[in-house]
Amino acid sequence: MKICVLGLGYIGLPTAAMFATHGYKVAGVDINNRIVESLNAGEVYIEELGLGALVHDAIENGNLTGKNKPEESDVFIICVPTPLARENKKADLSYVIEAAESIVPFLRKDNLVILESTVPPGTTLGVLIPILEKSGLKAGNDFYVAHCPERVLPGNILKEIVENYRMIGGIDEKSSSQAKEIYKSFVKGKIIIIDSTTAEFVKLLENTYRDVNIALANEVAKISESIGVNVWDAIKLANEHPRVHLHYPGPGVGGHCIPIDPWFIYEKAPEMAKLIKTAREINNSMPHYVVNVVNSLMKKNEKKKIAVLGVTYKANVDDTRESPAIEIIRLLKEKGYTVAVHDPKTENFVYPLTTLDNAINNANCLLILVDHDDFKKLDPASVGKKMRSKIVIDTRNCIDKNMWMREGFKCRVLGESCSGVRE
Ligand code: SAJ
Repeated sequence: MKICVLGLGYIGLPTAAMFATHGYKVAGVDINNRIVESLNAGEVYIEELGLGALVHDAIENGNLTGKNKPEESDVFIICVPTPLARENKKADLSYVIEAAESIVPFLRKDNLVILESTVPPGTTLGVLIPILEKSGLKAGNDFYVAHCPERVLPGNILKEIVENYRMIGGIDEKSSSQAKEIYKSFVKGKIIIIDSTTAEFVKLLENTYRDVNIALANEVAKISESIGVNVWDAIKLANEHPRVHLHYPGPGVGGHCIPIDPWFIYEKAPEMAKLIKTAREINNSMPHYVVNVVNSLMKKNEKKKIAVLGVTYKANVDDTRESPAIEIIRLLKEKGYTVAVHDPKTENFVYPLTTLDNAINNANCLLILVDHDDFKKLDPASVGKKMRSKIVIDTRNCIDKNMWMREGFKCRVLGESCSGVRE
């Protein structure tokens, strides 16, 4: 059986490699020739535990080949991005539409088309199927369609792609059972069959739950600072309650899912999605909040150098998409600070990156935006020697504050009352 995977990104590439190492012939299709060429050379451009070895196996066994356009297959799986259109905060479905259109000339009777990309509820029925039916074939009669959203955690993709429960949102029974059959080849988690619109909605709901919960954590972080409570201790304690699962505050919410998916629900019901919108606004306010903290610790009227540590959207990944660091650095520069940026995990960022030494040399303030393991191991004594003034702002509660204070640092942890700062 032959599968054509469209889009070789964070989800498409692991998915293609999984199928190719579980008995399927896979054509991995991408419009970017560099990605196709590097795949055919057995190289992987995404940093993800185990992915290099898996892709290597798939190429070696001859079951995975990179292509720059689709070809006749039994199954087509669409794994392309669905970004947020900045102007109207609606899903930009142009890649899904392009991918679907590129399948049309190759669509044959009894084929199965699966949409894995995250989309607003109703997209499979209202957008995907009308395009595919331009082939002259009828969905449900001549070919089969399902929405099977990916739900893996970047950094842990290869484990979660196998172990997580999987929703199969077929447009009818036959579509669902066919989709289930192929995912069964490697998915060990439960496979649950549901209609396509519910599957689309549930995927969004999961990420919206996290966004709203993080907004609550960010709001209580601000409140904690004003009432003299340590938010990290407060959340830890509250989570001792068996039915409380608070999330944690931070400099903002990044990644390609959580800051975007809630808007896909919002666009379908803006007048009802009030909490969802407010949560987005609270999380989006965090970069401004962090920059205000920086301002409050810097003496006025002096040109200051801020060493920003960490620009990926979360710890120990190389992905900088939607990272709050982008907005924080923009605001710092706007305020006239000299900003030096270091991140050991990534080489791709909108602002220039430098070495740790260059970043901290003569810096007036260390601003930690990501809790990479590397930063937890920083030695405050040697960092302090290179800085102009010993000030550290930790937006992730990831450093050992007492150790840094012993080295003479003024430490400011996001969500801690002012009593946490040694003047
Ligand atoms: N964050 C906080 N506080 C927290 C947790 C996270 O500020 O308590 C921030 C992170 O720093 C990061 C952002 O939220 O900037 C998102 O990180 P994340 O680890 O919560 O989520 P992602 O985007 O890496 O992956 C999510 C996952 N969704 C859920 O856990 C419900 C993953 O399972 C999904 O597959 C993925 O989105 C996706 O593709 O939708």
